Amino acid sequence: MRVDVVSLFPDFVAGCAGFGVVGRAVERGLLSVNGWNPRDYAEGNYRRVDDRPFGGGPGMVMMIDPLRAAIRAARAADPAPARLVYLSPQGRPLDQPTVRELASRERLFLLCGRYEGVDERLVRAEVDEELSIGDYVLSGGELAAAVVIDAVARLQEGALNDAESAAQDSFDADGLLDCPHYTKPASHELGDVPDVLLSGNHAEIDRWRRQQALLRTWQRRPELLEKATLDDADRRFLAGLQAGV
Ligand code: 4GX
Repeated sequence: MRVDVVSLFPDFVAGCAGFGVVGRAVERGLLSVNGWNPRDYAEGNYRRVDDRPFGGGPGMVMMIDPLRAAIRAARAADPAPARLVYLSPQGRPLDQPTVRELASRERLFLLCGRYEGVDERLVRAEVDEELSIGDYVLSGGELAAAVVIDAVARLQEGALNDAESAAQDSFDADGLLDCPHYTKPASHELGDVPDVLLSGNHAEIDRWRRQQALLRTWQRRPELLEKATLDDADRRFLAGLQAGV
């Protein structure tokens, strides 16, 4: 997958893609991350990319022309069409089904804003969709872009090793929170590992992990259960929790 990022700090975004699973995906040729800096397309000695908002008020707004030139250069770098995704708190909330859809695209094209945002005319003319990574305010879209790239990179075919498999992640597979995990030592002053995990009975272990995932989701994020993929045994277990048994 080819990823293009329009940002005043393209090195920051590329740096996030330089290690771990994403870095390995880049090394394996599964992903490329290309930065496009509007400042490189700005005119004049000062290479201005922002100006004061019409109507007054605090902060600065990113200007149309440097952004549009950077967007056009990025579009022209590859013949495949790319939908431009703007990261902002006003966007549709990012979730794992959306990540899967983004991961299936040939190209991912991200626009990062700084300051108060970008001129609305640029948004209307160039942006195809607006995404938010959560209900909080960042100082720029770069970290949000890095989040999207990370989540999308690990779903590229061959990015994960067997042990990291996305299919083993209950959130990715079924929309449930993960079960707890333990490693050596089995006995420690902070507590013992649950017996079932030491039993060698894999059917029992699977059942325990599934119930822990259901329990945690029910306790911490009950709204996720509405969209989760559940079978009859899951529903019976949840009914038991509801009834307090
Ligand atoms: N999920 N930010 C964008 C600039 C901005 C300001 C106003 C549009 C309107 C964010 C988030 C996020 C901070 C990125 C403000 N853009 N992005 N930036 N939450 O907080 O994606």
